[in-house]
Amino acid sequence: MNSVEQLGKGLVGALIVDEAEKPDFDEDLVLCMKNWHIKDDGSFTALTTPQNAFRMGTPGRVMTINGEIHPTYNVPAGGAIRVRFLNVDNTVMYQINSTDPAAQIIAIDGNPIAQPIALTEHSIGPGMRLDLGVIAPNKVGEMVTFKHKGKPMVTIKTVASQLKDRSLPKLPLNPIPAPDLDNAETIKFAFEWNANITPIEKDGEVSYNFWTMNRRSWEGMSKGHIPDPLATLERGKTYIFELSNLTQYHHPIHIHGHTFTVLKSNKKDITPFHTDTVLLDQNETVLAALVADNPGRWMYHCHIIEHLKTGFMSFVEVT
Ligand SMILES: [Cu+2]
Repeated sequence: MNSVEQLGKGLVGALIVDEAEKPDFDEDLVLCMKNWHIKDDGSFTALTTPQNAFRMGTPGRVMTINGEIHPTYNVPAGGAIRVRFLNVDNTVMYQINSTDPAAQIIAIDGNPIAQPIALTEHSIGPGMRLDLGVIAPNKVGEMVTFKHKGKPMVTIKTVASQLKDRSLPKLPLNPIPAPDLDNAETIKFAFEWNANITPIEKDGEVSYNFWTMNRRSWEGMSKGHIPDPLATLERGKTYIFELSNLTQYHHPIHIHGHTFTVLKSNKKDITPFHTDTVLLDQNETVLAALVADNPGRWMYHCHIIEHLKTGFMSFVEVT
């Protein structure tokens, strides 16, 4: 297994769980965002270097949507369009905005939100998702473009249809257990760095552990070397994870098998929302609650693939 190379060269995609009753959209676009590590002649550039792995990761040169550079998709004029963005990149954080001032955020990381929010700009790190609802313009040939940092990523263009006066269908909310905040236990997690990039071993074998979670990296990450869980959680109990990013870089912190309710940040106002991945800004501390309702061992890691490979990988155990 070599996640950096396998994911980096394209072993990524979307898996969609449909609603029990399909919401009435006129078009449903699935858009996988990925930068490719290729030169102009199509040959690969380095997928990772130690210097980048201990910073923001090694970005690819060519930004694509579903493998194409700035594609255009036809949508019915006047239709209610669901646009699902998935960040399947190893490294890049995309900052999504739209030329349609009325584009609405309708779900974050697979979790519909009760009150859609107008999209101004929304950042998604590797592994994260964003669903937008858009009412396409009524006129044929009109376009709406979605951009990353001012660069066009993908355009939708209207084609003739009979649709008019459409409104965005409401998405059913996910059945997420409500955290019991009054009886919650707080656990602190410090995300830090530990940077020696000089190879020092004489045999040339270097294991880079640039990143630590509560002062620990998972050295020699393998099933033959399983450390103690980073935290042991009691089934059914609510926990508040105090996630502190003490580094100068952002990190999308992902937990398997559970859903966070994001409560608070020391850097911005938060309207509580549900997610499986908390994007921590540099020097940001976020409080995120979860109900430990899923027994077993669950991966808990940064979703920047070079970071998880160089220290930001761990697991929690629900007993
Ligand atoms: Cu990271």
